[in-house]
Amino acid sequence: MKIIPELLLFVIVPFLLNSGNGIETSTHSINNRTPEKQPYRTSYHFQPRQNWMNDPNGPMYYKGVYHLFYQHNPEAATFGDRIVWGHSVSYDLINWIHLNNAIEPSGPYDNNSCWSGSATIIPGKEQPVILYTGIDDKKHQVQNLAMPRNLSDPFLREWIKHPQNPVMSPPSGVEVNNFRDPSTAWQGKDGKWRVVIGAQNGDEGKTILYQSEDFVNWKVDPNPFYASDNTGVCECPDFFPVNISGSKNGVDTSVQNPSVRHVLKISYLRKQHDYYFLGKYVSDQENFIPDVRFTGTSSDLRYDYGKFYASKSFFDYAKNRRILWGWVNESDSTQDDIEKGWAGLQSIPRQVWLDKSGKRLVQWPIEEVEKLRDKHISIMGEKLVYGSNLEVSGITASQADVEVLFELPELQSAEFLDPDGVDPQLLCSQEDASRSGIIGPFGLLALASKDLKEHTAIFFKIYRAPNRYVGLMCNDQRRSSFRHDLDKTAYGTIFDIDPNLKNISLRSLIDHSIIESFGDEGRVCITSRVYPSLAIDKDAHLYAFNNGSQSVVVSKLNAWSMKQAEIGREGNISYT
Ligand code: DQQ
Repeated sequence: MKIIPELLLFVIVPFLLNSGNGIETSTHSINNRTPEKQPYRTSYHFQPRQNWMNDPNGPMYYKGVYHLFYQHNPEAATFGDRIVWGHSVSYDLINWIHLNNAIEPSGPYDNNSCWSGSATIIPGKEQPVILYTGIDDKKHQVQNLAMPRNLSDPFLREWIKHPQNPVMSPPSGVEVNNFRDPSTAWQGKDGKWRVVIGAQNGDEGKTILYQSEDFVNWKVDPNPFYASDNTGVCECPDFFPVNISGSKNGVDTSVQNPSVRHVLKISYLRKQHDYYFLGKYVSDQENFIPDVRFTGTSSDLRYDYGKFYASKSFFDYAKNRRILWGWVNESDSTQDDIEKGWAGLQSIPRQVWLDKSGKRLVQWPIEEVEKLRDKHISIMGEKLVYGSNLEVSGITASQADVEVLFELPELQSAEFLDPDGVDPQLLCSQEDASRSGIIGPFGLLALASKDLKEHTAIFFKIYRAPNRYVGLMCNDQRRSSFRHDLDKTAYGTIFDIDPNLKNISLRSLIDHSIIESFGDEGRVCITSRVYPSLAIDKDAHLYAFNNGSQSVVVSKLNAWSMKQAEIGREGNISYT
């Protein structure tokens, strides 16, 4: 394995640069109410005790401990001009210990904020390093390197910054305020490291590639790794291999061989969505050729068709899997966030792999979340005729995990839809869950009031399309609350289904103000933030329903109340 002398020097010499003395300053909070009793506070999703959080940063597994860093404003529940890297650690990705901030502004190369970035573990020496974007004294975006001060601290609490920072400055053809978010690095067969960075030039969005032998001196590749016209800036690029075999196992970021394909994920700021491209990494030309280029239409593949942005994945050596985190923002107002004293959640970490069709990724909540499953109820073989609302009672419906398998009628009877050019969100609002159809709408009514006046409908409809069958999956928030000041989009997506499909599955993780739903065994995901007026805590109900003229059968439904995860400060674990 290649030794990197600069890095060794960097570890040995204790640079006394300011690196993360930031204690979460509760006294500076503009809201002094304890969040524990708030109706929209989550119980098993990751969030800091208070104030603002956005992107997940530098997730990694290192010597028995999972690390999650995140974009954080420790001073307020709103985004700010002094963003730091919050830091929490975990043994199971579910229960978390909050530590002091890991990276804070401290020099001319990051005085105006420490924005997103990624961790890489240098193999052999088992050396974790972080590349992050600094907003420098001139408010230009530059890339900086940080490393743990003390590798024998199991929590890697303190991070020091490299004296050569910034290690990358905006190259020509890149706007100085649109050059950010270094990916996890991968090592080519020549031993050199590569990273991609999000950028913009005019209307063109691009991911640009840098190479380095030592992680300190980086050289830009003059040709973009992948560029797209009329998109604006590419944020938080993520680039990783997936097994083509359909195996759920993950692959280390540096793996390149015929058994893998590659995924490039880009967060397009203008769209506020995470798009992924499956394709070929042409390593000798240092570029990425997607199977299908970005179209800007609803046919582009997304991780999640609801709220899920600036995501990042990492390879978990402990369990040989790739794990994906995404930021799930609030959809209430800034004033609501100030009053709550907090804003922003992370999704439940998702295991991600390539579907056996090779055409899309599959995502599934990591198995560890099942440790929180508590009281269980089960329904088997219940027929849902047209107009059925079957209550799933006996669990805490505001804090639940529900898995349901719907047995479908013969698909030939389905309505006809030519999905070409159809906007699935519009279709979801037209095809309201309460409107009759043929095969569907059927699904779940979550965070529902007893009288069903308030509910979030997560549902499917099946259609006959030219030469194939398609499913529509929706998460309709329009009746999710009596409050008016909320984003109540009806989220949706259309996806191909197997013409011989007999069953379709739906899993929803419900946690007070978030519903993460995984349809068709995780091939389609929709996450939403909802703020019920009535369906709060014990007043929340859960139903399975069908408003299609063709009956569907709940062949298997399992639902669990979920325990609270332990998330709190070191030595003082209190619940979130
Ligand atoms: N959030 C960070 C940026 C990134 C954006 C700033 C994406 O680095 O581009 O908090 O949400």
